Amino acid sequence: TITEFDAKAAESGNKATERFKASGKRAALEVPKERVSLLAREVLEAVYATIRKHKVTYAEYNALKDWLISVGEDGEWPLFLDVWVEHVVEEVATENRKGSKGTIEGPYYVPDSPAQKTPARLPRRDDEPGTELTWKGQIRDLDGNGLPGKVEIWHADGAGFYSQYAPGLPEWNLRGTVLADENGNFEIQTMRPAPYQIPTDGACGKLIAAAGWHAWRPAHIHVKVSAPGHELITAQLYFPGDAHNDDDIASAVKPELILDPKPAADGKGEEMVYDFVLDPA
Ligand code: MBD
Ligand code: FE
Repeated sequence: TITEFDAKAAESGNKATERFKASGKRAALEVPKERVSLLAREVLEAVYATIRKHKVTYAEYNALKDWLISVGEDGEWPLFLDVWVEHVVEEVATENRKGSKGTIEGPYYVPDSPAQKTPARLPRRDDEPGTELTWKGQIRDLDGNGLPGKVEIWHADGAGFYSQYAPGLPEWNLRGTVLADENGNFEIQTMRPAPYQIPTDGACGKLIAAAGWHAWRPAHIHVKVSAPGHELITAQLYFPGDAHNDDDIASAVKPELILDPKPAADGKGEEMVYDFVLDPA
């Protein structure tokens, strides 16, 4: 029988693969021959060193071959790379940034979400489960001037599901583009997301089970914060006390990205303040 969770695993991988293939990231795939040669050789050298050090057997080599085939069949290359590799690419790419910290994008961003002026309420179902969350913030430059930018936001629902990657959710559920005012201030109403378990029935889940790891990411809110003339920040915001803030399967938590939500003044759920400071482009 196909449970809701199985359906998510089967669909989400292939959708993330199709989304990547259709994205502008494909236009930037030209890598100079010298870099390809250097990087491919060094990655292979690291593989050879591991085989020699641990005396890898033919059984293990064939298990690897079988697993690599299934990563592609399950459409899980975006998931695999974003969970286990992207955090180091992000670290290197942002090492000279003076403004706010960011973190990885992950596999479930969808561009061109519907725009709203602040104050905004993200699209939600009438019976959207969970806790109301109000986020107030400001986009600023390094000198403290407000920037009339925008916040693209996307996150899982109160059951851990992302719209457009899990079946049965409205297209833009809990996704949106929020335009800040002329001083960079914005206010976004949404619902607190649940922790996220990566699909257990695909290739990544098989690796996790075979290694005896866990499949969890802490609850998180994804954002892309941008303003004209400034460097875009891709980030995720986390909640204090989440059991997986210290052992995120995707290694994407940074202490600077943990929120401090308080009971809302109007008694409805929680509210928090979190600002972003952007470097010049
Ligand atoms: C996610 O929701 C996510 O943010 C990452 C990085 C990987 C898998 C699922
Ligand atoms: Fe996510």
